[in-house]
Amino acid sequence: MSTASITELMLEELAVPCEKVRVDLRGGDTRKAEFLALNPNGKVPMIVHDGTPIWESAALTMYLGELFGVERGLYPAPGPTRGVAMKWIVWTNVTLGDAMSRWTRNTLDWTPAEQHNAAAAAAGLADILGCLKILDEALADRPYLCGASYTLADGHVNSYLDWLRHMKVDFAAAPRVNAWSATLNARPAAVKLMAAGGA
Ligand SMILES: N[C@@H](CCC(=O)N[C@@H](CS)C(=O)NCC(=O)O)C(=O)O
Repeated sequence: MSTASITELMLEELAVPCEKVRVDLRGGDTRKAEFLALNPNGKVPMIVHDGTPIWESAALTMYLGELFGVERGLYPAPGPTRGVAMKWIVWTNVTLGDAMSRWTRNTLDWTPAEQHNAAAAAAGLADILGCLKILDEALADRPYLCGASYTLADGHVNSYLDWLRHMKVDFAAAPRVNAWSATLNARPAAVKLMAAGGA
């Protein structure tokens, strides 16, 4: 599991033919010159479409949705509902992602213990819970983020939540989010990737 799982889910939902390339993060594949030539950040996910490298998971969800999702009924056509999809996708990476980053950097061994700050960790976790509340309230009058039907925005946001559950974040105050996630995780694309050890 990594941020690449989001893009893998998007490609699976869209059933876009593609060649998947396994990148060994621990083995240092993202530091190799051939990878850095395509993504100088040395991060996954990345796709190469018609010879053009594109990276950043939020951009990829919007790009794939725009190109392949509209005709499949999985991404809104240009207009206000497209804007709703975009706001949730960007919110996930920027607002929720920032809170998660502050929490994890101050608690996990990804960063040296001497750099951990308990107050910053607590503030990050509080902001994560605030984000879950915002999401829960958004689902009060609609089954999916963009309205009556599933869009890639739902799958994108939910991909982050799986990791929060894995980290034992308390979702008790977000019952609508839990029900919505259960529906999303039962979708054939998600079930297939979970069975394969992915998304
Ligand atoms: N903002 C980026 C974050 C990508 C990212 O942090 N990817 C991690 C995996 S979760 C990575 O590739 N790490 C490999 C490394 O740092 O060597 C996105 O959303 O695509």
